[in-house]
Amino acid sequence: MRFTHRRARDSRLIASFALLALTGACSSSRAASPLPPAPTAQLQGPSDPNATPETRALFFNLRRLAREHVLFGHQDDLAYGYDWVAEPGRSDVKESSGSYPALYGWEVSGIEKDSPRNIDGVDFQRMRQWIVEGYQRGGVITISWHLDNPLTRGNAWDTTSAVSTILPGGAHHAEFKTKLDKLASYLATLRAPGKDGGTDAPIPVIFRPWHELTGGWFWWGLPHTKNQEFAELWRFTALYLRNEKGLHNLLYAYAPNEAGSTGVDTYLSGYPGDWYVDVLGYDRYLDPPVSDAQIRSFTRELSWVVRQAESRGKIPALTETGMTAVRDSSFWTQRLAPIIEGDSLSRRIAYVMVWRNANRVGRTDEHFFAPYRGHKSEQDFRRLKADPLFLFEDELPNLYRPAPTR
Ligand code: BMA
Repeated sequence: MRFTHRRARDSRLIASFALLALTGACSSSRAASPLPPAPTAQLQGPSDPNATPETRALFFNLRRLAREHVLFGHQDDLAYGYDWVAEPGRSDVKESSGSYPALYGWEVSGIEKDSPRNIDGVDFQRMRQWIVEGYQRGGVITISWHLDNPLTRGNAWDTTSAVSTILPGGAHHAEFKTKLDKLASYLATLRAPGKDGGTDAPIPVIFRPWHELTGGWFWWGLPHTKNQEFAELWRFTALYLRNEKGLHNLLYAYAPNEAGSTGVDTYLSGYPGDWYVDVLGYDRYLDPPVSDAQIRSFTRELSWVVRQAESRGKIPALTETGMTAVRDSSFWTQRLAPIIEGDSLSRRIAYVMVWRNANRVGRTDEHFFAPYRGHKSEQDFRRLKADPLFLFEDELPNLYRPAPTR
């Protein structure tokens, strides 16, 4: 997210010309690039032609469900909350709404250096158990990766330009592959029988690497990387995980942040092409005072993303949002819902995910984005849950059962 990079900093090809031609995403300009042409034959399913049955089912189910409903998601929901850490069964979303969220976000920064815990102190073994737990209740899993700067070894917010050094031919390419190997090993351990039992199978994951690329706060961001290099990095990542590591349980979420005069005018600048993306996401936060004009502009941006996604056969989503410390007691029904329900397109996103509820112990600031029991927006959050548009885990259909493909 946009503003925390300052805090974090303070405290501490496969890309062949043939592929470029295929995807059309080959602008090297740092300025807003024109829309890359969609492939001539639109992909009818997930970007991985060998996606597992559950992953294919999730893709089609989410794409279809998006026309009627929006899944509510929360980062690190089961690992900790505003005033607790790693207590079995707990969830701030459940304790304030009555249900677990429908979608769980997790973060794997640290897995590439064999760290036992991620960047936010979440133990990777426990994370696996929580991922299994959420999946077995029918929830959706999404994973982000705030990878350290591969050139300087600073953190993800060290904006020293580095992408060209990890592409094929770059000085740090081999090292980057080792990091992908470690990530892949962890992802490969995410397995479980589904909600209705059955055999042990890979858990589908919506992988959201290299997010907020249109912002300036991560080293992979477009201000520090040529558009074409970013697209190559994306394609390399996807093809390596898919073809070299044999991971077929991943859907890929491309998630630029609000940027430029329209909020989305640079959205496609780093786009790797329709053959490498399943979810067209968008990251945008709100801070008080939120004006009606902001709500309207946010709705317009979401509509734009939905239009892009639908025309490309992808799943649209609001991949990160929220208001720091939910300072507005009617944030859910007077801010978030009006944005999403603002017009007939914006409401067709498949999911919305709010960021983590950082534990307050040891922090001087407030860094939480969902309510917790007793928070002043709790009643309003229950009203959001009662809105038939929004689905929490207790209202989910089985998203992993083979579905009509349209
Ligand atoms: C940011 C903040 C940081 C955190 C990072 C990775 O947005 O929440 O505190 O370390 O995400 O999860």
